[in-house]
Amino acid sequence: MDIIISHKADLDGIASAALLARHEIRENLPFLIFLKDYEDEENLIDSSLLNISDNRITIVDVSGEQRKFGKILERIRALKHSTINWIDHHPISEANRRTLTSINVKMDVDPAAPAAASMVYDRFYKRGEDPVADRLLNYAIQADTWKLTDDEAKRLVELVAYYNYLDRASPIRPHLIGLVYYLASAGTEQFMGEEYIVQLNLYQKMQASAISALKKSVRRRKIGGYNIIFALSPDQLSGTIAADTIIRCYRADIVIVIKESGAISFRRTRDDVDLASLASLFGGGGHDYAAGAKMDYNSVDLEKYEMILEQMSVAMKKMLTLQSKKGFKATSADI
Ligand SMILES: [Mn+2]
Repeated sequence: MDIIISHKADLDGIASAALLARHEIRENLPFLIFLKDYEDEENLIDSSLLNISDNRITIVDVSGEQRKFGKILERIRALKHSTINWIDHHPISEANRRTLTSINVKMDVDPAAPAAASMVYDRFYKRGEDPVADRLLNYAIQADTWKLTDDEAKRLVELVAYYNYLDRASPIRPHLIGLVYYLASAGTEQFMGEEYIVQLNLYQKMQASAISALKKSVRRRKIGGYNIIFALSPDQLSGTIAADTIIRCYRADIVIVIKESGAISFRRTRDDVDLASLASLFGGGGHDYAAGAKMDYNSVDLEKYEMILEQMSVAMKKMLTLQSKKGFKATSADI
């Protein structure tokens, strides 16, 4: 069976899964989709796959830098007669890359790619042959570089955020999986019909009240020469939407959004700070310009948030001081 494993949290992951699924449909191949996130840990390789043999697995838009890396390796080793092709654009350490390669995982990693969807597109599509694939590619790049120029791309980003909220307690991620199948089989007409627009209007109302709560939680700290804003985000907002709101409304070098669910998003407005290594202090990772991590708490209220932001400020002090002196170079290895 062909297995697609992609990142659930953002449009790049959803579009990458849709592009791979669209290719399978075009080739008349049976396939299965899993949408995962870093909190799934070793279940990145779903335990249900251990009972099936001869899988051709493609992992896409998921970083190979993971807190439970050893457990993921165990899962991969337990697969029966399966191959894994790992297509990704997050930076990965040489050690992890070598370990994965040594257990026959084909590592196709290009941190210079603007989106994982662009890597999938380059490997399975030719420019101009499928206008829907071209649009998915274009929107995924807009989303991952946060330069949303098309209204349809903006609506898709919002829908993915809403569906992440709706699917937050379900490991099957039914809304998101449905969206992937829909995009994989979409015709050239506008992506979102009336039913989707109704859902988006509902979500926008939910967002308005979530944003006023977000703004009330803003706390400023100056650490190692950087102006940092912390905010506590209701789960109705995606980390990206919450951080983007803060960046538009306040002045800050670094924005750290803590979600009520315990997820942390890092964004920046100055490029002399590496957020991936900052996130690595809290067991996370990502890109230098956008990164994430997960707290051990599953629900964060205002009181816990105040405590977490003080702890994080202390934990980040050394690295931020080093980074502001050395620019980009300081990593967790330096401290
Ligand atoms: Mn991506």
